[in-house]
Amino acid sequence: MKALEEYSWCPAVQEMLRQAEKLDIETAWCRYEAQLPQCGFGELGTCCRNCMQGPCRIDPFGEGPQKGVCGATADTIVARNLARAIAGGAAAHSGHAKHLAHVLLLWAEGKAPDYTVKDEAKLKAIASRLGIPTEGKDIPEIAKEVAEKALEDFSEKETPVAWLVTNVTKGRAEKAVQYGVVPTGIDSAISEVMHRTSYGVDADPINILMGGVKCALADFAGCHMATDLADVLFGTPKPLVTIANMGALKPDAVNIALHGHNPVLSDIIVQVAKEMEEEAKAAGASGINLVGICCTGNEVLMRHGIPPITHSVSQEMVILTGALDAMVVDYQCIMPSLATVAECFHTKLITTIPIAKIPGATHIEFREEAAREAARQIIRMGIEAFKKRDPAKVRIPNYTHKAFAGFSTEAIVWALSQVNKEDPLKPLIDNIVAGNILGVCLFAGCNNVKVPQDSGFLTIAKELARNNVLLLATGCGAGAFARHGLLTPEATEEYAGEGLKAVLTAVGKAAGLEGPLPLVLHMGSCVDNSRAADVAVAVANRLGVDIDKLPVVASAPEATTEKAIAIGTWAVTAGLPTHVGVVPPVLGSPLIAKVLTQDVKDLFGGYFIVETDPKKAAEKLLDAIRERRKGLGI
Ligand code: BF8
Ligand code: SF4
Repeated sequence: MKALEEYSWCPAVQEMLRQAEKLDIETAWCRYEAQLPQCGFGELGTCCRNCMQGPCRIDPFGEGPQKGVCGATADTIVARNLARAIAGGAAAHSGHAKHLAHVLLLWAEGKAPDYTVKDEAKLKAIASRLGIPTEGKDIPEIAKEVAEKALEDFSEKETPVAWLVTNVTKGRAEKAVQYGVVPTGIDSAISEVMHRTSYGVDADPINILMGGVKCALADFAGCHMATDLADVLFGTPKPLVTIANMGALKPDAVNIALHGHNPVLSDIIVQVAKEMEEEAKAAGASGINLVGICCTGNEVLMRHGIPPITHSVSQEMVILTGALDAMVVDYQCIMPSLATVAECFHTKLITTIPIAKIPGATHIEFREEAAREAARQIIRMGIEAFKKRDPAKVRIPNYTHKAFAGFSTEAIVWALSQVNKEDPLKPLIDNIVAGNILGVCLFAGCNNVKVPQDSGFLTIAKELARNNVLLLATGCGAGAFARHGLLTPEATEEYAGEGLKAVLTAVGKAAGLEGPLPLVLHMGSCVDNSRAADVAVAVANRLGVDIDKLPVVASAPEATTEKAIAIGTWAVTAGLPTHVGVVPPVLGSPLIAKVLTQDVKDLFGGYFIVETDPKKAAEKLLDAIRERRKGLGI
């Protein structure tokens, strides 16, 4: 075994890794080591399996084959694989959005009584943005029209995807038209990528990449729709404080982890758990303790302060504590191995969605029409499992950090409005112009077994903060900051440069906090990257310049999933210099690698920065911010 910090910088995960070794339980890190060396063709992106004449592989040294059986070159194969990854990510994000749209429609038709519209003002704001008149209509009527408009956005039609064009700057919309990458349906953009990359269709690598860009813009629309509809149904997040990391598990309570992505079930479980406390007590527990993993964890953290306890690559570790009674999953980023680890303990792994079953797990089908009933059944299963918990196997790593979250765009604008009521964005803009804030960085994306967990996020964030960069975060990246105490005012005191500290303190005090705002503002789950985009769009519109001129960058230092590739691509298309700390499988085509890191800048202003060394990555991000400032003459 390597030194523990080479696996994870999270002390709770390190403790559980020792436990895994002691109990001889296999983890993602063991399986990664068993995979080494990983296939070089796969790493370079030059393996094609798109037809049964393959698999075809391109020799990177120029000695073996340079073309697949059909004649496809490395450039074509790499571009096709990348576009398909974007389509995979877009399918996941927009599947999540579509699910919420169906729930909203069911509710509006009176068929899903367990839901409600929590944020009527946001529903009306979305309707008016989409051009839906609201005068004289009641909430179910408006909800129905918004849900139908959302569902319309999925299929091919004659008009652009509404959730895209109503949420970007005029300049970005024009660029998309100029390059012919405006999707007219989210599902149809995904399907088009699958078509054009199938056997014998598109062979022009740049044309394929532009198809990928179009699909990434559809992904943006899906992310934005998911954020919007979740806020409508479950409430727009407001700042709150909780604790993070595995120490939030309680030795005497029924511990239930919510894992996956969509609040459609997890939010209901949070509501129902409160009503089932007595049942838990009757089973000898002190109560029900809900905790979150990955992005469904972020959803219930943002709206209810449910403690996020671990993220992504370390999800198996929660079961190893021996104190988890049930893990409820919906979809995305859920390792099938959880079932195997759960077998060694009393923990019930419960799948809930027809398209996401895991061998060895218990499946409780979740129907929106009877959501509370499913939630009750699930919680009851957790209570039953609690009775079988073996105290000898319990080992809860005693690590927690205070964590602030709930920074929706609305919450950030509200906090700024406490400084300037008439023009809330002015304090932010003035401080950027004056140099108190050098720029803004959005941290997003996953943990990855190839990177010591959290190391990329922590190293880059501290360096940027020292240089007065305002930090936003979503997804498992935000989780990393939560577990390490960076979502706190104390971290602002410790790590922020003087200018940034002064601004965060002024806004924090105006907003009624005793001290500064936290060093990193947690904006939510991965679909909630749309919230950060909204901030950038608002600033750009207020300044009258497009996003590709702003000193705003993005970083996914530990990216893993196809969803991260899709988001990274729309961030670049939105005009942001976007860092990735894991080398994506594109190096087999020097042409594609150059387009993504250089040439795309001439088209959209944004570009990828691929850098695996976090210290160098921080430097490159700072350089990108300084270049933007220079461009603005500030
Ligand atoms: O959607 S950051 S590992 S949990 S993909 Fe998955 Fe990556 Fe986490 Fe959230 Ni996002
Ligand atoms: Fe080989 Fe072409 Fe088939 Fe791909 S599509 S597997 S390169 S023959």
